[in-house]
Amino acid sequence: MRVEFTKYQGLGNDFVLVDNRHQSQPCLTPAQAVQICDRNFGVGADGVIFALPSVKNTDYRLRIYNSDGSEPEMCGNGIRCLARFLAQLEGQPATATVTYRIDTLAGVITPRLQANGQVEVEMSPPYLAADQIPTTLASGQPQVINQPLAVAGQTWSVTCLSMGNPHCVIFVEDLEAIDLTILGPQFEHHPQFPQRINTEFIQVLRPDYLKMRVWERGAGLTLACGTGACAALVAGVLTGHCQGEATIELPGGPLLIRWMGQGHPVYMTGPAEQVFTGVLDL
Ligand code: ZDP
Repeated sequence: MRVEFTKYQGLGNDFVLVDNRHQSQPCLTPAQAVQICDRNFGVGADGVIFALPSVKNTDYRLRIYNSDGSEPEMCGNGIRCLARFLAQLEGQPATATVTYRIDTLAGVITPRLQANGQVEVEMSPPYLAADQIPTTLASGQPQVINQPLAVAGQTWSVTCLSMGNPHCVIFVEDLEAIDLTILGPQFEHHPQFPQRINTEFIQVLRPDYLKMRVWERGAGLTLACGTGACAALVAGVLTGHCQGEATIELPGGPLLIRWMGQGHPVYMTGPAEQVFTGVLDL
């Protein structure tokens, strides 16, 4: 089988995108995605994203496999890349300001291409109830804000929420002192996160400027995580570290995040760039 693809990256979070508009199911299996994402034996990517035909009142549908073959509900950096990919497939001019309504396993998400190359995404409102995240870490509270969690012999104060996919946010004094490769997998597979978890460590430099490092569920260390940056700002507001808007500096660069509070969507603005096109022989 011959599969054309385009590689994109958003702040160094990189994806193989496949034009899957002719059929409603992804044309690749999770096992094929694992192989394609491999940085030595494949193309190399944090995930594979499929541009699928629309359903209901949307323009297109997104599905994504992580580099371990698992399927997350949503992908913040990936949906910016998908919006650019769709505009290119449609033959839109590079500076076109197009809006797409994209169906995902986390509901309808709305990316807007901006003339300066950035993409603003209207995400869903965050889900804050423990059983929606999901986590068993609630101890009688409806939400999981500054709850203690023991990992690797330390007790961490964690704030959990879902952006469609699950996130655990931890505010720390010294981000560089965090050993993500040791801690990340222990958070990801902690029994109190039945669907596993994406983990973000945050250092607050100012209420409107946070630094973040992330260990992603199903992908491990990545240079950026869009849903994770949204989760960081929401957790910052819930814990009183932030107001409604902040720049989140990731290893791959900055994202601008805005949230007006409970029930409101989260807005994320950042780049998405094509890297190269290629053809797979599978
Ligand atoms: O939830 C998960 O399993 C994530 N690994 C999905 C990918 C998230 C992503 N990095 C983002 O930017 O939101 C693509």
